[in-house]
Amino acid sequence: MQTEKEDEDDTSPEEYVALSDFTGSGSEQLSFSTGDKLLVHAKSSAEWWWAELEGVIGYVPASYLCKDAAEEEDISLEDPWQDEEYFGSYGTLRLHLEMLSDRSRTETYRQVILSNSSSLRNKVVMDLGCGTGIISLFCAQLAQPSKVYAVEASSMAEYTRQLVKQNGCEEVVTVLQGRAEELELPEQVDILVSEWMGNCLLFEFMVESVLVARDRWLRNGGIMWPSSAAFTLVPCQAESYYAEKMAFWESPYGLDFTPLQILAQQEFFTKPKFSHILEPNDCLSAPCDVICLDMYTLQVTDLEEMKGEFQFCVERSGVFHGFTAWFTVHFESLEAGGATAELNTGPSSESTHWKQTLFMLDRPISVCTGDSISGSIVLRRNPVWRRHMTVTLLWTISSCSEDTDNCQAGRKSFPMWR
Ligand code: J7C
Repeated sequence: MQTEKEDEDDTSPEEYVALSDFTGSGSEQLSFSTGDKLLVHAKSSAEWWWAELEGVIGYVPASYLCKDAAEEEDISLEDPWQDEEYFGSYGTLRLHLEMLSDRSRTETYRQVILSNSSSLRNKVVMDLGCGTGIISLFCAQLAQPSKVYAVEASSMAEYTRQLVKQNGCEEVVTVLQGRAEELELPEQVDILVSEWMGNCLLFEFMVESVLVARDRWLRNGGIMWPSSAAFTLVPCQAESYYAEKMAFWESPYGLDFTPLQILAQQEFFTKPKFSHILEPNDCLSAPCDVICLDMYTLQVTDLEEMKGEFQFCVERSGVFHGFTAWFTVHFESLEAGGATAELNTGPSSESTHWKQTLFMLDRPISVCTGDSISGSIVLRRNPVWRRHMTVTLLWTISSCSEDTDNCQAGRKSFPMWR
């Protein structure tokens, strides 16, 4: 049967230009530099294309390429923040229901406000990205701030205004609809509170909006909530996910379907798995905070590339399938002698809607107690699509056994999503 696909295969390769440097991982991926001209032979998936550079052929991440000068113009015209889609999704209830139903998240903010209520008295607060206004309402009900500016860019703001009124808080809480970057306020604020964290902490890059608002509207000596954040990593087993997506092809119904495993790897292990639930027992070592953000000193430019290093000591023999990541944010106390509060989204804390994020290796590796897994991680913001990033992991496993040659290394980049 003649299919459209076959027609497509007949078309000649198209020329694309690299928007940014890329270092391929493994022998299947192609490395290139900004400005390189690549010939794209096949658009194998939305994320990975099969391309050629100077006679060498391999997979390249589609998001790093654009057509030629003429089409580049088109891209720059398109919104790299994808705000229409982004704020559109926050204009409906689905995400707000998910966030509000997350008790661990919402209760942490409530507790922070409650335990700092005396210090919040007569203070001016900004709640950036207030959504349905829950944090602003907690402030107004549990403390006595002089003013709360509740800033929300999505159309939810119209309802938030009603909710503020419905709950008798309109004297204190003012809802301002718009992007925080374009905000005009009559005064500076004492406290900037926001729930800005995305998957792997940074995805969505709403943190940029928080930093811009901090520099413009937080008074000298003002307070940031969260005050700091940590990105945590652990090497782990993921036996059931591996079995479900990869080992499955070994003998379905007694047949050998292993030629499909190369596709399975591309399809299921190229991008990180969001909403993974890591069983504490699947951690192969103690977790390690690899990146720490100080919300007072962090700069927008720092977000382009965040690097971290790790050295894990394997505490139990098992199969190393990948790395799992999560984050924790801390809220400093304003009360004398008050304790720092935290929201920990890791496997040993109460579950949250972020769950954890799993980064699968291409091939599982057996490890033994006493082995060490060391390496680095880079979160690289997409140069074009500003809410996206690529996570690159580099690792070396050193075995504790006598055999000195027993040292394996690997490297893998995961687009999230572009
Ligand atoms: N200005 C105002 N509201 C924003 C901005 C911004 N720059 N960025 C995100 N929001 C809102 C968004 O509409 C949603 O209600 C909430 O903040 C996002 C929360 N997302 C998260 N990952 N915590």
